[in-house]
Amino acid sequence: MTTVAADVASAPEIPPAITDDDWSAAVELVRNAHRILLCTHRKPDGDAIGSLLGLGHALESGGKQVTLACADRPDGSLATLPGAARIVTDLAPLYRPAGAARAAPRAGEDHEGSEGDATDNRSAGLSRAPAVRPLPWDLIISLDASALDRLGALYDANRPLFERLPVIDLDHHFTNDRFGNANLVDPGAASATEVITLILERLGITPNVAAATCLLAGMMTDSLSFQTESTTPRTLRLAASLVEAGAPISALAYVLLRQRPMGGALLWSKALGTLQFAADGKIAWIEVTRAMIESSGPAADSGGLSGFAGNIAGVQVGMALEEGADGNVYVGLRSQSVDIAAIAAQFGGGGHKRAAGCHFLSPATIADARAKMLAAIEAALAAGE
Ligand SMILES: [Mn+2]
Repeated sequence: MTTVAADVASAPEIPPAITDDDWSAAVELVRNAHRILLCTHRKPDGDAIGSLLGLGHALESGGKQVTLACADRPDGSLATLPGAARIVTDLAPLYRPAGAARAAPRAGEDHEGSEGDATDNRSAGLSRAPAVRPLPWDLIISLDASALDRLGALYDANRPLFERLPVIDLDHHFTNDRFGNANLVDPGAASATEVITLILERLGITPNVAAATCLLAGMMTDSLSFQTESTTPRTLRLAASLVEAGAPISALAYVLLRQRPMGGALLWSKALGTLQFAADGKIAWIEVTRAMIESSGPAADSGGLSGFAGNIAGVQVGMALEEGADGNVYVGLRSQSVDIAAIAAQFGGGGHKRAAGCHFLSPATIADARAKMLAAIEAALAAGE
């Protein structure tokens, strides 16, 4: 069984932090900006939404106008964070004159005071030259995204925007491309919201309750309630400052981490019945069929099952195999000791040392995927002995 001492011995070194030059450049860019476009990665998780909303609330309290953008809307409990309804998924109507009226945002959905709105209506009738209209932003801040393409359609459909405006790249992924004019990239941070809390200190902005709530939500979800190796004394000190600022830590823990929808609980009740072991109990896996998902009702999310398998005592690799709605078979892997990113990479997937995944294209079956995965995992276990 894994011991605490073993975990301490394998604690990773903290990588280099953000340079003074990058801090100054970022603080300068934010101070001089009036209208800031905040973007986060597609398929947003708690850190993505916590970053987007938390920084948005804080910058507004500091007198800035903000637009909050993400290619996909948050769902489930993340949609209940303050300000989530303001997130826009399409930037074009906010700045492109041609055809702008077609997809104009609903009233109150975007930021107020956009002087572009009045111009919009006029330009539709007067066919003005497209390029003369000034952009409604003077700065972009990208949040929790290791590369611009992680922003999904937000970047793909608006590439010239990202070339015309200065960009701050604020992130905590090892693999970050450092694509910004200023790069606030700290792989030693447990979440992007941790980096945001640091820049707010430098800007002299104390988070209001809404900002503190969203920022703490990002910290708690990305660090699994301060349990990951990336959680440091600094993480805890910054989290404490957010609790002091009014973030409801207990309510957040319940809503974001413990509460689950009924459909998810029903799905788990079926999927856990498939739990099996191989390699003398070093591998555990769970299988999720379409029938299980469809008979469990809405919000039947299988997230967490590979972690459940991986957390069983004696298990070195936990796996969940799921039939996707698209006919592909999706595989999630978790391990405390085996390089599962390398195993996933053998099948075109990827991920991190502790969490990785891959998929097998339709018409693959769970049985095919299971056989291939078990062979690869057993080979990795044998090589490590
Ligand atoms: Mn993150």
